Amino acid sequence: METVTGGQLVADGLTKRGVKYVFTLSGGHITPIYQYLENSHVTLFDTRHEQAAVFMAEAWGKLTRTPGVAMVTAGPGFTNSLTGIASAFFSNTPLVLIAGCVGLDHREKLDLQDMPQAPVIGPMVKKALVCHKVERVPEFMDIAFRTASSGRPGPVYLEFPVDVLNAQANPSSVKEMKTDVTSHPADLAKAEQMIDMIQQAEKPIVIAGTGVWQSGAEKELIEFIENTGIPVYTSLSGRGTIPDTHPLCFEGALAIRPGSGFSAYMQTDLVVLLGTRICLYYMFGDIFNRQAKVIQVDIQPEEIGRNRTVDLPVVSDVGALLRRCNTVVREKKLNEMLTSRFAPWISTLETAHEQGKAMSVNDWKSDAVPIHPMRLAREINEFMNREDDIVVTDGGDTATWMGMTRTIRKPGHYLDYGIFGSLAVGIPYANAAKLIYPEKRVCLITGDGSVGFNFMEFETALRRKLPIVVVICNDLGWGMIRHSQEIRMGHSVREGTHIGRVDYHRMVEALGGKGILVEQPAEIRPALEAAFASGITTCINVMTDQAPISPASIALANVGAYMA
Ligand SMILES: Cc1ncc(C[n+]2csc(CCOP(=O)(O)OP(=O)(O)O)c2C)c(N)n1
Repeated sequence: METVTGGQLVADGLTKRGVKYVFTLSGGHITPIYQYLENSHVTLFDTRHEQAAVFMAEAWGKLTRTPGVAMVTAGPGFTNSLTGIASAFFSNTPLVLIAGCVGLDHREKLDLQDMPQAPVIGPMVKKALVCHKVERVPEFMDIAFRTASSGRPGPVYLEFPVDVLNAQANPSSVKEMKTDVTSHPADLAKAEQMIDMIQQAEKPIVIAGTGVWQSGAEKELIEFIENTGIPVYTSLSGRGTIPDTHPLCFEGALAIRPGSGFSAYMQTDLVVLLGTRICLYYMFGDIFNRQAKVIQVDIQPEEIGRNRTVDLPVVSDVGALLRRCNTVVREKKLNEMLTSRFAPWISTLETAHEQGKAMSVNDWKSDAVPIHPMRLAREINEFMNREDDIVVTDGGDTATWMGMTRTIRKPGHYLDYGIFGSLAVGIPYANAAKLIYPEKRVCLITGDGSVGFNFMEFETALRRKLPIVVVICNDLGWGMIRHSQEIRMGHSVREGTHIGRVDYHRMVEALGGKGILVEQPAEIRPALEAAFASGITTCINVMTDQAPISPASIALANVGAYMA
Protein backbone atom coordinates (compact mmCIF):
# COMPACT_ATOMS: atom_id res chain seq x y z
CA MET A 1 0.00 0.00 0.00
CA GLU A 2 1.23 3.50 -0.82
CA THR A 3 1.84 5.54 2.34
CA VAL A 4 2.93 9.03 3.26
CA THR A 5 4.89 10.13 6.35
CA GLY A 6 4.33 13.11 8.63
CA GLY A 7 7.65 14.62 7.56
CA GLN A 8 6.64 14.31 3.93
CA LEU A 9 3.31 16.03 4.62
CA VAL A 10 5.11 18.95 6.31
CA ALA A 11 7.46 19.24 3.34
CA ASP A 12 4.49 19.08 0.93
CA GLY A 13 2.66 21.78 2.89
CA LEU A 14 5.66 24.09 2.55
CA THR A 15 6.05 23.37 -1.15
CA LYS A 16 2.35 23.91 -1.86
CA ARG A 17 2.50 27.29 -0.16
CA GLY A 18 5.38 28.33 -2.39
CA VAL A 19 7.74 28.73 0.60
CA LYS A 20 11.14 29.54 -0.90
CA TYR A 21 13.36 29.29 2.17
CA VAL A 22 13.22 27.56 5.51
CA PHE A 23 15.70 29.16 7.92
CA THR A 24 17.05 26.41 10.07
CA LEU A 25 19.69 24.56 12.01
CA SER A 26 19.55 20.78 11.81
CA GLY A 27 18.67 18.20 14.45
CA GLY A 28 17.53 14.61 14.66
CA HIS A 29 13.97 15.54 15.57
CA ILE A 30 13.48 17.42 12.29
CA THR A 31 15.43 15.10 10.00
CA PRO A 32 12.14 13.46 8.91
CA ILE A 33 11.24 16.85 7.38
CA TYR A 34 14.72 17.62 5.99
CA GLN A 35 14.57 14.27 4.23
CA TYR A 36 11.70 15.45 2.03
CA LEU A 37 12.91 19.00 1.54
CA GLU A 38 16.22 17.86 0.08
CA ASN A 39 16.05 18.45 -3.67
CA SER A 40 12.63 20.11 -3.38
CA HIS A 41 11.61 23.65 -4.41
CA VAL A 42 12.11 24.74 -0.80
CA THR A 43 15.68 25.69 0.09
CA LEU A 44 16.96 24.80 3.54
CA PHE A 45 18.90 27.89 4.54
CA ASP A 46 21.21 26.77 7.32
CA THR A 47 22.51 29.20 9.94
CA ARG A 48 24.98 28.74 12.80
CA HIS A 49 22.50 29.48 15.58
CA GLU A 50 18.74 28.97 15.84
CA GLN A 51 18.40 32.57 17.00
CA ALA A 52 19.89 33.71 13.70
CA ALA A 53 17.52 31.44 11.77
CA VAL A 54 14.49 32.98 13.46
CA PHE A 55 15.80 36.54 13.03
CA MET A 56 16.18 35.77 9.33
CA ALA A 57 12.60 34.52 9.19
CA GLU A 58 11.52 37.66 11.03
CA ALA A 59 13.33 39.88 8.53
CA TRP A 60 11.70 37.89 5.72
CA GLY A 61 8.27 38.58 7.24
CA LYS A 62 9.04 42.27 7.74
CA LEU A 63 10.35 42.81 4.22
CA THR A 64 8.03 40.63 2.16
CA ARG A 65 4.87 40.81 4.32
CA THR A 66 4.51 37.05 3.92
CA PRO A 67 5.33 34.54 6.67
CA GLY A 68 9.01 33.82 7.18
CA VAL A 69 9.52 30.15 8.01
CA ALA A 70 12.03 28.83 10.54
CA MET A 71 12.58 25.25 11.61
CA VAL A 72 14.41 24.11 14.76
CA THR A 73 15.03 20.91 16.60
CA ALA A 74 13.73 19.87 20.02
CA GLY A 75 14.87 21.22 23.39
CA PRO A 76 17.94 23.46 23.03
CA GLY A 77 17.17 24.19 19.36
CA PHE A 78 13.76 25.32 20.48
CA THR A 79 14.98 27.44 23.43
CA ASN A 80 17.55 29.14 21.20
CA SER A 81 14.76 30.28 18.92
CA LEU A 82 12.78 32.15 21.56
CA THR A 83 14.34 35.62 21.32
CA GLY A 84 13.51 35.88 17.64
CA ILE A 85 9.96 34.74 18.31
CA ALA A 86 9.44 37.30 21.06
CA SER A 87 10.84 39.94 18.72
CA ALA A 88 8.47 38.93 15.91
CA PHE A 89 5.53 38.95 18.33
CA PHE A 90 6.38 42.47 19.46
CA SER A 91 6.77 43.66 15.88
CA ASN A 92 3.62 41.89 14.59
CA THR A 93 5.61 40.06 11.97
CA PRO A 94 4.15 37.05 10.12
CA LEU A 95 6.27 34.00 10.86
CA VAL A 96 5.81 30.25 11.25
CA LEU A 97 8.20 28.40 13.54
CA ILE A 98 8.22 24.63 13.01
CA ALA A 99 9.82 22.64 15.82
CA GLY A 100 10.46 18.98 16.36
CA CYS A 101 10.07 17.52 19.81
CA VAL A 102 10.44 14.23 21.59
CA GLY A 103 8.00 11.53 20.43
CA LEU A 104 4.63 11.28 22.16
CA ASP A 105 5.54 7.77 23.22
CA HIS A 106 8.68 9.00 24.94
CA ARG A 107 7.32 11.91 26.95
CA GLU A 108 8.46 11.92 30.62
CA LYS A 109 10.95 9.08 30.01
CA LEU A 110 14.02 11.33 30.19
CA ASP A 111 14.60 10.99 26.47
CA LEU A 112 17.05 13.33 24.72
CA GLN A 113 16.09 17.04 24.42
CA ASP A 114 12.71 16.59 26.06
CA MET A 115 10.97 19.61 27.56
CA PRO A 116 7.47 21.10 27.50
CA GLN A 117 7.87 23.49 24.56
CA ALA A 118 4.36 24.71 23.73
CA PRO A 119 3.60 26.10 27.23
CA VAL A 120 6.88 28.04 27.17
CA ILE A 121 6.29 29.68 23.81
CA GLY A 122 2.51 30.09 24.22
CA PRO A 123 2.53 33.70 25.50
CA MET A 124 4.87 34.82 22.68
CA VAL A 125 2.86 33.67 19.68
CA LYS A 126 -0.57 34.15 18.14
CA LYS A 127 -1.08 30.40 18.47
CA ALA A 128 0.97 27.48 19.80
CA LEU A 129 -0.01 24.30 17.98
CA VAL A 130 1.00 20.70 18.63
CA CYS A 131 0.01 18.15 16.01
CA HIS A 132 -0.59 14.72 17.51
CA LYS A 133 -1.76 12.81 14.46
CA VAL A 134 -0.06 12.27 11.12
CA GLU A 135 -3.34 12.54 9.19
CA ARG A 136 -3.88 16.05 10.57
CA VAL A 137 -0.52 17.53 9.46
CA PRO A 138 -1.98 19.48 6.47
CA GLU A 139 -4.73 20.87 8.68
CA PHE A 140 -2.22 22.11 11.29
CA MET A 141 -0.02 23.60 8.57
CA ASP A 142 -3.06 25.45 7.29
CA ILE A 143 -3.99 26.79 10.74
CA ALA A 144 -0.41 27.97 11.24
CA PHE A 145 -0.08 29.86 7.95
CA ARG A 146 -3.62 31.28 8.09
CA THR A 147 -3.13 32.54 11.63
CA ALA A 148 0.32 34.03 11.01
CA SER A 149 -0.81 36.15 8.08
CA SER A 150 -4.45 37.06 8.73
CA GLY A 151 -5.73 40.01 10.79
CA ARG A 152 -2.83 41.53 12.69
CA PRO A 153 0.08 39.31 11.60
CA GLY A 154 2.38 37.59 14.05
CA PRO A 155 4.37 34.45 14.77
CA VAL A 156 2.76 31.00 15.08
CA TYR A 157 4.37 27.97 16.66
CA LEU A 158 3.86 24.56 15.10
CA GLU A 159 5.24 21.52 16.90
CA PHE A 160 5.57 18.00 15.57
CA PRO A 161 6.58 15.12 17.87
CA VAL A 162 9.17 13.05 16.03
CA ASP A 163 6.98 9.93 16.07
CA VAL A 164 4.23 11.89 14.29
CA LEU A 165 6.78 12.93 11.66
CA ASN A 166 7.90 9.32 11.24
CA ALA A 167 4.38 7.87 11.28
CA GLN A 168 2.84 6.64 8.04
CA ALA A 169 -0.62 7.40 6.79
CA ASN A 170 -2.75 6.21 3.94
CA PRO A 171 -2.97 9.22 1.57
CA SER A 172 -6.71 8.68 1.17
CA SER A 173 -7.18 9.41 4.89
CA VAL A 174 -5.29 12.72 4.67
CA LYS A 175 -7.46 15.78 3.98
CA GLU A 176 -5.88 18.53 1.85
CA MET A 177 -6.37 21.93 3.45
CA LYS A 178 -5.22 25.35 2.28
CA THR A 179 -7.06 28.65 2.72
CA ASP A 180 -5.50 32.08 2.26
CA VAL A 181 -7.37 34.74 4.20
CA THR A 182 -6.70 37.94 2.30
CA SER A 183 -9.86 39.74 3.45
CA HIS A 184 -9.63 42.34 6.22
CA PRO A 185 -12.14 44.21 8.39
CA ALA A 186 -12.88 47.76 7.25
CA ASP A 187 -15.03 50.39 8.99
CA LEU A 188 -15.57 52.70 6.04
CA ALA A 189 -18.37 54.66 7.73
CA LYS A 190 -15.75 56.25 9.97
CA ALA A 191 -14.12 57.98 6.99
CA GLU A 192 -16.70 60.82 7.02
CA GLN A 193 -16.14 61.38 10.76
CA MET A 194 -12.41 61.38 10.24
CA ILE A 195 -12.66 64.02 7.54
CA ASP A 196 -15.02 66.08 9.73
CA MET A 197 -12.46 66.06 12.54
CA ILE A 198 -9.70 67.00 10.10
CA GLN A 199 -11.81 69.94 8.89
CA GLN A 200 -12.09 71.18 12.48
CA ALA A 201 -8.34 70.94 13.07
CA GLU A 202 -5.66 73.55 12.50
CA LYS A 203 -2.52 71.61 13.31
CA PRO A 204 -3.13 67.97 12.48
CA ILE A 205 -0.41 65.38 12.08
CA VAL A 206 -0.48 61.84 10.70
CA ILE A 207 1.78 59.10 12.00
CA ALA A 208 2.04 56.18 9.59
CA GLY A 209 3.19 52.94 11.18
CA THR A 210 3.72 49.29 10.41
CA GLY A 211 -0.01 48.85 9.72
CA VAL A 212 0.27 51.06 6.63
CA TRP A 213 3.05 48.87 5.26
CA GLN A 214 1.29 45.63 6.17
CA SER A 215 -1.93 46.71 4.51
CA GLY A 216 -0.03 47.74 1.37
CA ALA A 217 -1.44 51.25 1.65
CA GLU A 218 1.53 53.27 0.41
CA LYS A 219 -0.31 54.70 -2.60
CA GLU A 220 -3.41 55.51 -0.56
CA LEU A 221 -1.32 57.21 2.13
CA ILE A 222 0.46 59.47 -0.33
CA GLU A 223 -2.83 60.41 -2.00
CA PHE A 224 -4.42 61.12 1.40
CA ILE A 225 -1.51 63.32 2.48
CA GLU A 226 -1.41 65.21 -0.82
CA ASN A 227 -5.17 65.70 -0.91
CA THR A 228 -5.39 66.98 2.65
CA GLY A 229 -2.00 68.69 3.06
CA ILE A 230 -1.48 67.10 6.50
CA PRO A 231 2.15 66.66 7.57
CA VAL A 232 3.15 63.05 8.08
CA TYR A 233 5.71 61.21 10.22
CA THR A 234 6.53 57.54 9.78
CA SER A 235 7.35 54.85 12.29
CA LEU A 236 8.91 51.35 12.39
CA SER A 237 7.95 49.43 9.23
CA GLY A 238 5.90 52.44 8.19
CA ARG A 239 9.22 54.21 7.45
CA GLY A 240 9.35 54.90 3.74
CA THR A 241 5.66 54.24 3.07
CA ILE A 242 5.85 57.88 2.09
CA PRO A 243 9.44 58.80 1.24
CA ASP A 244 11.37 61.08 3.60
CA THR A 245 12.04 63.22 0.54
CA HIS A 246 8.33 63.99 -0.01
CA PRO A 247 7.62 67.66 0.86
CA LEU A 248 4.85 66.71 3.30
CA CYS A 249 6.86 63.96 5.00
CA PHE A 250 8.77 65.11 8.06
CA GLU A 251 10.66 61.83 8.34
CA GLY A 252 10.77 59.50 11.34
CA ALA A 253 8.22 59.77 14.13
CA LEU A 254 10.75 59.30 16.92
CA ALA A 255 11.07 62.68 18.60
CA ILE A 256 14.81 62.21 19.07
CA ARG A 257 15.32 62.39 15.31
CA PRO A 258 16.69 65.81 14.41
CA GLY A 259 13.80 67.69 12.84
CA SER A 260 10.35 68.94 13.69
CA GLY A 261 8.84 65.94 15.51
CA PHE A 262 9.00 67.19 19.07
CA SER A 263 7.74 70.61 18.17
CA ALA A 264 4.88 69.12 16.13
CA TYR A 265 3.82 66.83 18.98
CA MET A 266 3.74 69.72 21.47
CA GLN A 267 1.58 71.91 19.23
CA THR A 268 -0.67 69.54 17.35
CA ASP A 269 -4.43 69.61 17.90
CA LEU A 270 -5.21 66.37 16.06
CA VAL A 271 -3.12 63.22 15.96
CA VAL A 272 -4.09 60.67 13.33
CA LEU A 273 -2.45 57.33 14.14
CA LEU A 274 -2.50 54.95 11.20
CA GLY A 275 -1.46 51.42 12.14
CA THR A 276 0.92 52.55 14.86
CA ARG A 277 0.82 51.64 18.54
CA ILE A 278 0.91 54.22 21.34
CA CYS A 279 4.18 52.96 22.82
CA LEU A 280 7.40 54.18 24.39
CA TYR A 281 8.21 55.95 21.12
CA TYR A 282 5.47 58.48 21.95
CA MET A 283 6.17 58.46 25.68
CA PHE A 284 3.12 56.24 26.03
CA GLY A 285 0.92 58.92 24.47
CA ASP A 286 2.07 61.74 26.77
CA ILE A 287 4.35 63.31 24.19
CA PHE A 288 1.37 64.68 22.25
CA ASN A 289 -0.26 67.92 23.31
CA ARG A 290 -2.70 67.03 26.10
CA GLN A 291 -5.53 68.91 24.39
CA ALA A 292 -5.02 67.22 21.05
CA LYS A 293 -7.78 64.98 19.76
CA VAL A 294 -6.71 61.51 18.71
CA ILE A 295 -7.90 59.31 15.86
CA GLN A 296 -6.46 55.80 15.98
CA VAL A 297 -6.89 53.33 13.14
CA ASP A 298 -5.84 49.75 13.77
CA ILE A 299 -6.85 46.32 12.58
CA GLN A 300 -6.64 45.00 16.16
CA PRO A 301 -9.49 46.31 18.36
CA GLU A 302 -7.67 45.87 21.72
CA GLU A 303 -4.79 47.99 20.45
CA ILE A 304 -6.90 51.10 20.24
CA GLY A 305 -6.79 53.30 23.32
CA ARG A 306 -3.69 51.80 24.87
CA ASN A 307 -2.06 54.47 27.05
CA ARG A 308 -4.28 57.35 25.92
CA THR A 309 -7.97 58.08 25.41
CA VAL A 310 -8.81 57.97 21.74
CA ASP A 311 -11.55 60.28 20.42
CA LEU A 312 -12.24 58.37 17.22
CA PRO A 313 -11.35 54.68 17.41
CA VAL A 314 -11.45 52.97 14.02
CA VAL A 315 -11.07 49.21 13.73
CA SER A 316 -10.07 48.90 10.12
CA ASP A 317 -7.58 47.93 7.53
CA VAL A 318 -5.69 51.17 6.90
CA GLY A 319 -5.65 50.90 3.10
CA ALA A 320 -9.41 50.40 2.76
CA LEU A 321 -10.15 53.30 5.10
CA LEU A 322 -7.74 55.68 3.35
CA ARG A 323 -9.25 54.79 -0.01
CA ARG A 324 -12.65 55.81 1.35
CA CYS A 325 -11.22 59.00 2.92
CA ASN A 326 -9.69 59.91 -0.43
CA THR A 327 -13.07 59.46 -2.12
CA VAL A 328 -14.79 61.63 0.50
CA VAL A 329 -12.23 64.42 0.04
CA ARG A 330 -12.62 64.18 -3.73
CA GLU A 331 -16.44 64.08 -3.69
CA LYS A 332 -16.74 66.98 -1.27
CA LYS A 333 -14.07 68.89 -3.18
CA LEU A 334 -12.14 69.57 0.04
CA ASN A 335 -8.67 69.35 -1.42
CA GLU A 336 -7.94 73.04 -1.88
CA MET A 337 -9.69 74.13 1.30
CA LEU A 338 -7.75 71.66 3.44
CA THR A 339 -4.34 72.17 1.87
CA SER A 340 -4.55 75.95 2.17
CA ARG A 341 -5.91 75.66 5.72
CA PHE A 342 -2.86 73.63 6.79
CA ALA A 343 -0.27 75.58 4.76
CA PRO A 344 0.75 77.86 7.68
CA TRP A 345 1.15 74.77 9.89
CA ILE A 346 3.38 73.20 7.26
CA SER A 347 5.61 76.24 7.10
CA THR A 348 5.87 76.30 10.92
CA LEU A 349 7.04 72.71 10.78
CA GLU A 350 9.45 73.40 7.93
CA THR A 351 11.13 76.03 10.10
CA ALA A 352 11.22 73.65 13.09
CA HIS A 353 12.62 70.97 10.78
CA GLU A 354 15.50 73.22 9.64
CA GLN A 355 16.23 74.30 13.21
CA GLY A 356 16.15 70.72 14.46
CA LYS A 357 18.56 69.59 11.77
CA ALA A 358 20.91 72.51 12.40
CA MET A 359 21.55 71.25 15.93
CA SER A 360 23.17 68.09 14.62
CA VAL A 361 25.22 69.56 11.78
CA ASN A 362 28.45 69.78 13.77
CA ASP A 363 28.29 66.10 14.70
CA TRP A 364 27.50 65.05 11.15
CA LYS A 365 30.42 67.08 9.81
CA SER A 366 32.85 66.31 12.63
CA ASP A 367 36.44 65.55 11.54
CA ALA A 368 37.38 64.31 14.99
CA VAL A 369 39.53 61.25 15.61
CA PRO A 370 38.36 58.84 16.95
CA ILE A 371 35.48 59.26 14.55
CA HIS A 372 32.21 60.77 15.77
CA PRO A 373 29.55 58.03 15.37
CA MET A 374 27.16 60.50 13.74
CA ARG A 375 29.77 61.33 11.12
CA LEU A 376 29.96 57.62 10.40
CA ALA A 377 26.15 57.46 10.12
CA ARG A 378 26.16 60.43 7.72
CA GLU A 379 28.82 58.85 5.52
CA ILE A 380 26.75 55.67 5.29
CA ASN A 381 23.57 57.63 4.58
CA GLU A 382 25.24 59.58 1.79
CA PHE A 383 26.93 56.56 0.28
CA MET A 384 23.78 54.41 0.38
CA ASN A 385 21.92 56.93 -1.75
CA ARG A 386 20.18 54.72 -4.28
CA GLU A 387 16.44 54.48 -3.90
CA ASP A 388 16.57 50.77 -3.28
CA ASP A 389 19.65 50.55 -1.06
CA ILE A 390 18.95 48.68 2.15
CA VAL A 391 20.34 49.77 5.50
CA VAL A 392 20.14 47.55 8.58
CA THR A 393 21.03 48.68 12.09
CA ASP A 394 21.99 46.95 15.32
CA GLY A 395 23.48 48.18 18.59
CA GLY A 396 22.36 50.71 21.16
CA ASP A 397 23.67 54.17 20.43
CA THR A 398 24.83 53.01 17.00
CA ALA A 399 21.31 52.13 15.88
CA THR A 400 20.11 55.45 17.28
CA TRP A 401 22.69 57.53 15.38
CA MET A 402 21.81 55.75 12.15
CA GLY A 403 18.07 56.03 12.81
CA MET A 404 18.51 59.76 13.40
CA THR A 405 20.33 60.13 10.12
CA ARG A 406 18.93 57.73 7.53
CA THR A 407 16.94 59.19 4.66
CA ILE A 408 14.42 56.52 3.68
CA ARG A 409 13.17 56.57 0.13
CA LYS A 410 11.29 53.29 -0.04
CA PRO A 411 9.38 51.15 2.46
CA GLY A 412 10.82 47.77 3.35
CA HIS A 413 14.36 49.09 2.87
CA TYR A 414 15.35 49.85 6.45
CA LEU A 415 15.50 47.31 9.24
CA ASP A 416 16.01 47.72 12.95
CA TYR A 417 14.96 45.75 16.03
CA GLY A 418 12.03 48.01 16.88
CA ILE A 419 10.63 48.20 20.38
CA PHE A 420 11.56 44.68 21.45
CA GLY A 421 15.08 46.07 21.30
CA SER A 422 16.96 42.83 20.86
CA LEU A 423 20.60 43.26 20.00
CA ALA A 424 22.02 40.55 17.70
CA VAL A 425 19.55 40.99 14.85
CA GLY A 426 22.09 42.71 12.58
CA ILE A 427 23.85 40.05 10.52
CA PRO A 428 20.80 37.74 10.27
CA TYR A 429 18.60 40.66 9.14
CA ALA A 430 21.21 41.78 6.62
CA ASN A 431 21.67 38.25 5.29
CA ALA A 432 17.91 37.90 4.84
CA ALA A 433 17.69 41.24 3.03
CA LYS A 434 20.48 40.24 0.64
CA LEU A 435 18.89 36.84 0.07
CA ILE A 436 15.58 38.48 -0.85
CA TYR A 437 17.18 41.19 -2.99
CA PRO A 438 20.48 39.86 -4.42
CA GLU A 439 20.67 42.83 -6.80
CA LYS A 440 20.43 45.50 -4.08
CA ARG A 441 23.19 46.88 -1.89
CA VAL A 442 22.81 45.87 1.76
CA CYS A 443 24.77 47.62 4.49
CA LEU A 444 24.57 46.81 8.19
CA ILE A 445 25.84 49.27 10.77
CA THR A 446 26.25 47.66 14.19
CA GLY A 447 27.76 48.26 17.60
CA ASP A 448 30.88 46.28 18.48
CA GLY A 449 28.98 44.67 21.35
CA SER A 450 26.06 43.59 19.21
CA VAL A 451 28.13 42.13 16.39
CA GLY A 452 29.50 39.50 18.76
CA PHE A 453 26.24 37.64 19.42
CA ASN A 454 25.78 36.18 15.96
CA PHE A 455 29.30 36.70 14.66
CA MET A 456 29.36 33.29 12.97
CA GLU A 457 26.64 34.53 10.65
CA PHE A 458 29.56 36.12 8.78
CA GLU A 459 30.43 32.53 7.93
CA THR A 460 26.83 31.90 6.87
CA ALA A 461 27.02 34.96 4.60
CA LEU A 462 30.28 33.75 3.06
CA ARG A 463 29.13 30.16 2.64
CA ARG A 464 25.86 31.29 1.07
CA LYS A 465 27.60 33.95 -1.04
CA LEU A 466 25.76 36.94 0.40
CA PRO A 467 28.06 39.92 -0.10
CA ILE A 468 26.70 42.12 2.68
CA VAL A 469 28.79 45.00 4.02
CA VAL A 470 28.98 45.20 7.81
CA VAL A 471 30.22 48.43 9.36
CA ILE A 472 31.15 48.15 13.03
CA CYS A 473 30.88 51.34 15.04
CA ASN A 474 33.63 50.31 17.43
CA ASP A 475 33.59 52.33 20.64
CA LEU A 476 35.31 49.49 22.53
CA GLY A 477 32.24 48.50 24.51
CA TRP A 478 28.55 48.47 25.24
CA GLY A 479 28.08 52.19 24.64
CA MET A 480 24.42 52.71 25.42
CA ILE A 481 24.68 50.98 28.79
CA ARG A 482 27.98 52.70 29.59
CA HIS A 483 26.27 56.00 28.89
CA SER A 484 23.08 55.30 30.79
CA GLN A 485 25.16 54.21 33.81
CA GLU A 486 27.15 57.42 33.58
CA ILE A 487 23.91 59.40 33.59
CA ARG A 488 22.59 57.41 36.54
CA MET A 489 25.67 57.08 38.73
CA GLY A 490 28.27 59.47 37.37
CA HIS A 491 30.43 56.57 36.20
CA SER A 492 30.06 53.23 34.44
CA VAL A 493 30.81 49.77 35.80
CA ARG A 494 33.73 48.55 33.72
CA GLU A 495 32.55 44.96 33.79
CA GLY A 496 29.66 44.72 31.38
CA THR A 497 30.33 48.00 29.61
CA HIS A 498 33.96 47.72 28.45
CA ILE A 499 35.11 45.28 25.79
CA GLY A 500 38.35 46.76 24.49
CA ARG A 501 39.92 46.56 21.08
CA VAL A 502 39.08 43.53 19.00
CA ASP A 503 40.20 43.21 15.38
CA TYR A 504 36.83 42.07 14.04
CA HIS A 505 37.91 42.83 10.47
CA ARG A 506 40.74 40.33 10.79
CA MET A 507 38.37 37.71 12.15
CA VAL A 508 36.26 38.11 9.02
CA GLU A 509 39.41 37.82 6.88
CA ALA A 510 40.17 34.57 8.69
CA LEU A 511 36.73 33.32 7.68
CA GLY A 512 37.51 34.12 4.05
CA GLY A 513 35.86 37.51 3.78
CA LYS A 514 37.25 41.00 3.34
CA GLY A 515 38.31 43.12 6.30
CA ILE A 516 39.05 46.85 6.46
CA LEU A 517 40.17 48.93 9.43
CA VAL A 518 39.12 52.60 9.46
CA GLU A 519 40.51 55.17 11.89
CA GLN A 520 40.09 58.49 10.03
CA PRO A 521 36.80 60.04 8.84
CA ALA A 522 38.18 60.46 5.33
CA GLU A 523 38.75 56.72 5.07
CA ILE A 524 35.07 55.81 5.52
CA ARG A 525 33.86 56.43 1.98
CA PRO A 526 36.77 54.72 0.22
CA ALA A 527 36.24 51.75 2.53
CA LEU A 528 32.56 51.54 1.57
CA GLU A 529 33.46 51.81 -2.11
CA ALA A 530 36.06 49.05 -1.81
CA ALA A 531 33.69 46.85 0.18
CA PHE A 532 30.87 47.00 -2.36
CA ALA A 533 33.27 46.72 -5.30
CA SER A 534 34.80 43.56 -3.84
CA GLY A 535 31.59 41.55 -4.20
CA ILE A 536 32.32 39.54 -1.06
CA THR A 537 31.13 39.74 2.51
CA THR A 538 33.06 42.56 4.12
CA CYS A 539 33.62 43.85 7.64
CA ILE A 540 34.64 47.49 8.04
CA ASN A 541 35.88 48.01 11.59
CA VAL A 542 35.56 51.73 12.34
CA MET A 543 37.17 53.10 15.50
CA THR A 544 34.71 55.61 16.95
CA ASP A 545 34.61 58.01 19.85
CA GLN A 546 33.20 56.66 23.14
CA ALA A 547 32.17 60.06 24.43
CA PRO A 548 29.09 61.10 22.39
CA ILE A 549 25.91 60.03 24.16
CA SER A 550 22.96 59.44 21.87
CA PRO A 551 19.60 61.04 22.70
CA ALA A 552 18.16 57.53 23.08
CA SER A 553 20.52 56.80 25.97
CA ILE A 554 19.54 60.07 27.59
CA ALA A 555 15.83 59.44 27.01
CA LEU A 556 15.95 55.85 28.25
CA ALA A 557 17.82 56.90 31.40
CA ASN A 558 15.24 59.57 32.15
CA VAL A 559 11.95 58.43 30.67
CA GLY A 560 11.54 54.84 29.73
CA ALA A 561 13.05 51.48 30.30
CA TYR A 562 16.11 52.41 32.36
CA MET A 563 14.44 55.01 34.56
CA ALA A 564 15.87 54.97 38.09
C1 LIG B 1 20.02 40.83 23.62
C2 LIG B 1 20.21 42.08 24.39
N1 LIG B 1 21.07 42.08 25.44
C3 LIG B 1 21.27 43.22 26.16
C4 LIG B 1 20.60 44.37 25.83
C5 LIG B 1 20.83 45.64 26.63
N2 LIG B 1 21.56 46.63 25.86
C6 LIG B 1 20.94 47.63 25.21
S1 LIG B 1 21.96 48.64 24.40
C7 LIG B 1 23.30 47.75 24.87
C8 LIG B 1 24.70 48.16 24.44
C9 LIG B 1 24.94 47.90 22.98
O1 LIG B 1 26.31 48.03 22.70
P1 LIG B 1 26.84 48.04 21.21
O2 LIG B 1 26.24 46.96 20.43
O3 LIG B 1 28.32 48.06 21.23
O4 LIG B 1 26.26 49.40 20.64
P2 LIG B 1 26.54 50.89 21.16
O5 LIG B 1 25.50 51.19 22.21
O6 LIG B 1 27.93 50.92 21.73
O7 LIG B 1 26.37 51.71 19.98
C10 LIG B 1 22.94 46.67 25.69
C11 LIG B 1 23.88 45.70 26.28
C12 LIG B 1 19.67 44.31 24.76
N3 LIG B 1 18.94 45.35 24.39
N4 LIG B 1 19.53 43.17 24.05
